[in-house]
Amino acid sequence: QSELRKKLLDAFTNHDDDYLSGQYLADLIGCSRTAVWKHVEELRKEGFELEAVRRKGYRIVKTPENVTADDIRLGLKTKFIGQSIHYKESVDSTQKIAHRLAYDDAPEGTVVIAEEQLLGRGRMDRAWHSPKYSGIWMSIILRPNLPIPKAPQLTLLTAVAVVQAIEEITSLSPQIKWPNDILMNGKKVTGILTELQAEADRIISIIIGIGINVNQKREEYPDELKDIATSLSIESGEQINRSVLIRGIFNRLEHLYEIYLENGFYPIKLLWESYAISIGKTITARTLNHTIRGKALGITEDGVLQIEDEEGKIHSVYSADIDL
Ligand code: BT5
Repeated sequence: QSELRKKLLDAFTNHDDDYLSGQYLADLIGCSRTAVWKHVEELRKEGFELEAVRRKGYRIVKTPENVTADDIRLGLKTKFIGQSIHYKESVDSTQKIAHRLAYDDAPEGTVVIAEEQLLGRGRMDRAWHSPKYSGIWMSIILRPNLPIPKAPQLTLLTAVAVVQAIEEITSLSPQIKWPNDILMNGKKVTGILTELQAEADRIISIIIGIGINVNQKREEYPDELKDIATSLSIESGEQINRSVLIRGIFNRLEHLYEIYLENGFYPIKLLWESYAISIGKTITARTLNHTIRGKALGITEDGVLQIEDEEGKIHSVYSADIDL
């Protein structure tokens, strides 16, 4: 995405529905009117509909069906999250690409988004089903200056941001299942995967992978997921504009992340608990070596799950799969 293109889209963002003249845009962006016209033509090829009225100028009347970096940019008001977008048609995993970019010093807030993942992954190398055009498969690079044990807090923070963005643009009220699932009516609509690049005991970068089932239909799911997965569209009965949701997530995530860096995890913890599904209930947590059954008491300041078993013993769970 060229700087000129970004400036052009930002001009439309900042003027809502106004017509912007070729000359105005050229002056603002610092290019010729011909260059403006060329960018407008490129946007049209991408699926934008632009109205051009004599003596008034251009106005965007419709955005593309598919997600594009330009479409996400239009209306984006964040400071850093999503300011650099790597948009791909098909990849093995957005996590893999983001890791490489992070290693190559990509700035904080850089995002990799793909229409399809051939080898999308969950935790512990499980597969993440990522069919073309119907979901949001993206990885976001953050660079918080934090000790490694705090990393799981960012998974919880991301879950809150995604839930809030979904609530904002749909009629749905999803819930969070510790640590990384977002559910609708008991079925998984979003999974989050947080991975680290670290040095000694500090985080260098954290790659937050977010997979959201958006417009899949029930019959499109493979058999093994039919009973456990759902999409926003199945739950709401509406087709959802993915670019709008992506922008909503960028906005929420940046906002919460800034609160977090300034005030610590406590305010995020309160929000998280207000969306959590399992707190106060009896659950089973399967870790790598143990199975613990008991009452979920809540999460600690560090984001660690506390479970009280039948004998009243309290277990701290750092990572597990939860059965409700
Ligand atoms: C997760 O793992 O839930 C993390 C998923 C993260 C996916 C994103 S997409 C962008 C980025 N790039 C990647 O390659 N990954 C990230 P976990 O808690 O381990 O759950 C995995 C399990 O969820 C699988 O074993 C399936 O049972 C189930 N599953 C797989 N695909 C699903 C889907 N599309 N919707 C709901 N459940 C799914």
